[in-house]
Amino acid sequence: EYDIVRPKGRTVSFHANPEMEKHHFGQTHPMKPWRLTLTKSLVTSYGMTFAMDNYTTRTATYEELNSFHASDYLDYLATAPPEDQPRDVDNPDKEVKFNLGGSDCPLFHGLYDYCSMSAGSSLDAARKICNGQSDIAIAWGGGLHHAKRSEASGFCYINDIVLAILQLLRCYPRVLYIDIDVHHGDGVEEAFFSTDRVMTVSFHKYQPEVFFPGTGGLDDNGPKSEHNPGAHHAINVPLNDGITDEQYAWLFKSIIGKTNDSFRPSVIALQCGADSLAGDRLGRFNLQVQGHGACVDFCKSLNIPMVIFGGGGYTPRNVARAWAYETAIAIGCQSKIPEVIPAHAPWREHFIHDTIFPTLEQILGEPRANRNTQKRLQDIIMHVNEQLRFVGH
Ligand code: ZLV
Ligand code: CA
Ligand code: ZN
Repeated sequence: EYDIVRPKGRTVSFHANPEMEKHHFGQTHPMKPWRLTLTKSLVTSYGMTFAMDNYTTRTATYEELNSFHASDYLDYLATAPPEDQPRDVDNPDKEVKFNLGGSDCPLFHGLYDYCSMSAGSSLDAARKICNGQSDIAIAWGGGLHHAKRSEASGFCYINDIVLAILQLLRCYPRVLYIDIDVHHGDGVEEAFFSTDRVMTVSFHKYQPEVFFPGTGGLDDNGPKSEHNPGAHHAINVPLNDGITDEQYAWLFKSIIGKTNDSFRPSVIALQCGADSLAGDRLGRFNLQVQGHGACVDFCKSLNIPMVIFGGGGYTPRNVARAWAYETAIAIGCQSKIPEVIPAHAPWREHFIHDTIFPTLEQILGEPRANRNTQKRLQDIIMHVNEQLRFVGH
């Protein structure tokens, strides 16, 4: 209906498991898996499914999860009984194992299935890139960057990104991981701290107040121990409240452009956490759908195979706007999709709260005071350039 035709050359695939969206972290928890339903329905309403290969993904196997996560952790994750109330409210003294069952990482019904579905989507996406069937593979159900080998953290239990990158490393020499979630991508950074085959770059809110997870300072570039090939292969871009589209896109293009020149990745893994958008329930930035999407567009312009993951994003209607727009960018039809959300879109009523005339590209949220000076951004770029002098092939 919108005349979106499959562009020549680049094959885009979309990987999702509709069962994942039915899981609930609990009423007051900010993570809402149904934002994936909202995203998929916008993508479908715009007719984008006709321009992609669409896959209903499987659950990852225990062995696949075990390629990064410890067995005792997985066994507990698979068998721990669900709790209906967050533990620290009901019985504060009960033991917390592997950080499971606190209020950030509750033990909800179907948790293990939910985790295996998220990982399954990301692994399927990575495999399509490996076997050359896709040039860009999208897994909005993935992007859970805080999970550690033996520990849940920040709404993340299984690190689907690490699993997907391990898969990519089987077929490609070098992977560039980029993380535009408002939080630091600590789990992915840590997992690849000691290899020079993966370079990680995270943009995130950092200090002066505490902001989860508290890591990712400008000087944290990987352990500088002797003989660590991974030294200098972690780049952190610590930002302050209120950064704008213009500043962010400028910084992103400068840093990723130079990182690409030095590291020459064979494949990109891009985490597109939508909590960096203005108006996010947990975020602090002033990004609009256009500024967030400009990062995806820039990565695409590098003409390297790419896996795109979801991540954070706590104002569901804005998450769906951004991820639908970025799906359009991947396909290359962003200029053809009408700004007005299609009348026949199911869930359309969700987009009416903001303005009378709901549009996809509109101003999101109340703007915050911008605490990022141009001088500070320039210093960040200088520091990154110094790190990149140690990176090269
Ligand atoms: O978007 O949480 O600050 C990827 C991602 O990057 C904390 N957690 C932890 C450390 C001690 N605390 C507080 C515990 C809070 C538990 C419940 C919330 C409930 C309601 C509203 C907000 C939060 C919340 N939790 C805000 N920030 C946190 C962070 C975790 C952030 C994870 C981001 C995940 C998916
Ligand atoms: Ca980030
Ligand atoms: Zn986040």
